[in-house]
Amino acid sequence: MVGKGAMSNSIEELANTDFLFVAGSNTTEAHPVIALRMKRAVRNGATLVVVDPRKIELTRWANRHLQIRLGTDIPLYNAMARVMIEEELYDRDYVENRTEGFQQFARHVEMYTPEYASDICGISPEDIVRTAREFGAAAPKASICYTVGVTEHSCGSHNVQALANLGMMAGLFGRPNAGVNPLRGQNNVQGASDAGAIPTDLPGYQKIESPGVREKFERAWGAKLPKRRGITKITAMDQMLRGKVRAVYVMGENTVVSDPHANHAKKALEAADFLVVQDIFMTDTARLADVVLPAASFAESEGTFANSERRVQRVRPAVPPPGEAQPDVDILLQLFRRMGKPQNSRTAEDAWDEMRRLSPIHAGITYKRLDQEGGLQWPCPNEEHPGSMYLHGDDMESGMPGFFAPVDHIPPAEQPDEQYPLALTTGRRRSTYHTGTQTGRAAGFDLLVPHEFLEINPADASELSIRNGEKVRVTSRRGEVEVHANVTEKSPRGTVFMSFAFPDSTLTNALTSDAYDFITETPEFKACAVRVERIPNIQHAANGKTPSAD
Ligand SMILES: Nc1nc2c(c(=O)[nH]1)N[C@H]1C(S)=C(S)[C@@H](COP(=O)(O)OP(=O)(O)OC[C@H]3O[C@@H](n4cnc5c(=O)[nH]c(N)nc54)[C@H](O)[C@@H]3O)O[C@H]1N2
Ligand SMILES: Nc1nc2c(c(=O)[nH]1)N[C@H]1C(S)=C(S)[C@@H](COP(=O)(O)OP(=O)(O)OC[C@H]3O[C@@H](n4cnc5c(=O)[nH]c(N)nc54)[C@H](O)[C@@H]3O)O[C@H]1N2
Ligand SMILES: [Mo]
Repeated sequence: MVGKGAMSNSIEELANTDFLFVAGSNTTEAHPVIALRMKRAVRNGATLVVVDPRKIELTRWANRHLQIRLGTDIPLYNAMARVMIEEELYDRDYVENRTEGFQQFARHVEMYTPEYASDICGISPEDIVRTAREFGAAAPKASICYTVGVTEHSCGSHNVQALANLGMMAGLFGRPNAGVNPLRGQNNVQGASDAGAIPTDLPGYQKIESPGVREKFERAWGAKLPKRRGITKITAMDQMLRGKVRAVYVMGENTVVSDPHANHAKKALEAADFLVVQDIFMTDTARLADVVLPAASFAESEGTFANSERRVQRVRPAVPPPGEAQPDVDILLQLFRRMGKPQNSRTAEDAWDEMRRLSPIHAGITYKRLDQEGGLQWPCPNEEHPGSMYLHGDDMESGMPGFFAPVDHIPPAEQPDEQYPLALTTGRRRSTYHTGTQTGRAAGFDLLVPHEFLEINPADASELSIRNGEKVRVTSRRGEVEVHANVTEKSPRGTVFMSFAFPDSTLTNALTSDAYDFITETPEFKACAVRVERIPNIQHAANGKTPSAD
């Protein structure tokens, strides 16, 4: 809608905003440093509104917790937009000068009265109106932050569009201490997509299908490039099963544990003729591989990471890699050589300089400057440019007016029913990291969270005669797992929660669904239907040291 998928603003700016709207982000657990800026904003007098079906820790700092039903964000945001239009709380000048499609959008949200939205999302009409008024009054000194509680739904793109609609009406793009801010996940996930590790783009978000782009890279690389965009991982997995994708190279991902519907993911990788896995540990995915390439970790490698706020920073080896492990870039350069395409680059810095030559947003970011200045935010088009705190200054990054996207509520693909009466949502806890390959090796983490646990509301637990700490069976249409129950008010009625860090005892993704967002093909990790049962005839609570979620 505005031409860039990155935080529009910066982490530091969050502390100086007047209104923080945090949706689908368990920030204190998954982005603790960013959460510190949010807490500072609250101390400075900002209003904090948290949209989350679960009573996450951040709600303690919030002025209001909008505890929506799972997967019902769009009606809430559309209704807020409606209130802001009706009460003229939007930025008329901004909408006229910088956006397109507002009239159509305004007509679209007309049916989303607070009462209608309330019926779907469960938030009272009064709270919807109150939140819209506070947001409208604070704007443009207001900031929207969201994470994967919003995106990992089959309507994920539409969820984001609904939030961006609010951001555009309120004039939040291109203003300081404002913006619409996706908090990125892994340390270098932003850097990976900046470098072109996405199916549609070459480095620096240059579209492979745009005129001139492919030719530029073909000249620089002395190679023919495909004319069309690539496929996403969802499609790739599917094509492996059909025998159309036959060679697979997995780098830094424990796919058989982190992909949805684990059984399907495993079958797909097994169906490939040739599987290479490059990882720092012997993971469940690496065990399936024909070739395992042992990589060095971040603390053993030279290079750069780009963090959530588009800031490129240096990493440096603190210790040498163990055994045969080598930095990822060295492995790749050797592969090029052995496959008959030796590269001019010899070092991580050479590779980065090539990126600077080919990607205009990175052109001004040199290693020398990174060493002197500590970190630079793209776009940074030349060596005199200070880097960009926020995007969309005078114009949207797309070079076009921002466009409003009228979107409607679409419920999660799989709804609870008689057979599978509860909704399972999955995500993170502070003391574990994803599939546990890294945090599962440290005794300290083991003390904090020794095993997986299922968070379940006391009313649901009592209906199922489940006591805190006892082992239960969780079954979905695709699989079943056993797990300790954690009876807690953190989970709302009807919704249970698990992380996915203990695959040896509880493979959470054996349960999750095949549904995905049609635009981005992001899996619906955040909602599937399950049944929870006591496990009869076993000794309960013998080692029931189920920790509390706090
Ligand atoms: N400690 C730790 N930190 C991490 C990670 C980790 O594994 N461990 N992983 C990193 C990565 S890659 C990522 S992507 C981020 C993810 O960071 P987050 O997105 O903050 O983490 P999640 O726990 O996946 O989900 C966020 C929240 O979304 C809520 N949610 C679920 N469904 C809905 C819904 O329909 N609407 C709304 N509004 N909210 C919903 C959940 O209740 C949950 O509180 O964390 C990063 N940080
Ligand atoms: N049920 C459920 N499933 C989910 C999610 C969810 O919320 N619920 N979230 C999804 C999301 S947002 C994400 S990002 C994924 C994460 O899924 P994964 O990325 O598969 O999870 P990790 O355990 O972080 O795996 C990363 C791997 O990279 C390796 N590694 C670490 N550093 C390096 C390095 O420098 N070089 C190389 N070559 N390897 C390295 C680690 O050892 C590890 O095996 O999970 C997704 N799956
Ligand atoms: Mo992520």
